[in-house]
Amino acid sequence: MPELKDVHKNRLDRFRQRMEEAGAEAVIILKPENRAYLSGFEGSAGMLLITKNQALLLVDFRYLEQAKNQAPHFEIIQYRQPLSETLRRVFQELNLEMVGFEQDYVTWEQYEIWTTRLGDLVEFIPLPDLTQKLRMVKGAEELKAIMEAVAIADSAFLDILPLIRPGFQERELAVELEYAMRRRGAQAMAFETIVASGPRSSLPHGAPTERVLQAGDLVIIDFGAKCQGYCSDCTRTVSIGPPTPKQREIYDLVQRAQDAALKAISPGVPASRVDAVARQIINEQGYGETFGHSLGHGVGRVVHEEPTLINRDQTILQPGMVVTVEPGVYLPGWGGVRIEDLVVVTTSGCEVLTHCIKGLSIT
Ligand SMILES: [Mn+2]
Repeated sequence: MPELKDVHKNRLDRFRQRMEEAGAEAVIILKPENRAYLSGFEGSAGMLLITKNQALLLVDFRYLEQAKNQAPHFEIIQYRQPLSETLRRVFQELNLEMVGFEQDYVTWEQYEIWTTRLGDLVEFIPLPDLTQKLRMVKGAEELKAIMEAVAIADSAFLDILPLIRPGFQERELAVELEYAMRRRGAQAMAFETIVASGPRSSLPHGAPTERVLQAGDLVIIDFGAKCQGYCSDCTRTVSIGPPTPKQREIYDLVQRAQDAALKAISPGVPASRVDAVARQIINEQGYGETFGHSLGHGVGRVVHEEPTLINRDQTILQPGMVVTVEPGVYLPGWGGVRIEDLVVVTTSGCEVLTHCIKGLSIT
């Protein structure tokens, strides 16, 4: 495995190439996931300023020592409020005339402050997120972190399996699952755990409530751990007690759609194609309208990133991309089923990373 320092140098090189293609001479990076990806700095506040030849990390007093340790190939600059005074000095020293920024992250207010205080010196140029495209293909060190997060979540689910029975609340289940993930080493949750039972399981993103599980329920549990900055994502649907024929029918349909999508994932295939494969199977059984979300999404430093497995995403899959495959069927008043696994695209297909126990009748 390459040294972390080289990893970040390489990322910076590739970013500069993108920056040049976009016609920018300097770019400010503020999105925490992009900041960490390019520099290695994991703090919660700070700004990167990247030019053709310079890489600066501006932080306040709280993060000075951490920045020096985590981003050795960046020049660390400590700022005091207002940041604009430090920026003025830096822009002047570097002789900058135009500075790009992440247009989907910087607020209108922030932009107004910059242009009011520094508009006489530089022009601020809105740019699409250049870093996110680089982040789609994961390196060995990133895959390792994702697999660690997956392993933590997988075993945490096994820990709480005995609690998925009549008498337990959705909220209690979610709390126990989150505690199990933390106890097993998760630095945080990848997102807020979803537990939706009985008729509530038709809510694709049902936040856990005080509803008590009952025999005959379907329960959707969607959960993920975060480890070394990287997320996992997994959904299981289980029945409390023996499933009804209809529960079995819908579950098997969703599982067939997922199996077909997993087989369709291969380098060179557009993301949209994988969604179409799963959707066709659900459409054929007349449930097309009840599968109202995309088939899957990229996962990395954030739980929803590019590419998206959806009809409008023409991204060509490449080895190293990590995506979820999560078809679902939701019938208001009755309940729902979603089955989600996390996969990495390989040179010949894909490898399923989640090994979490699976099946409608596992409780
Ligand atoms: Mn997901």
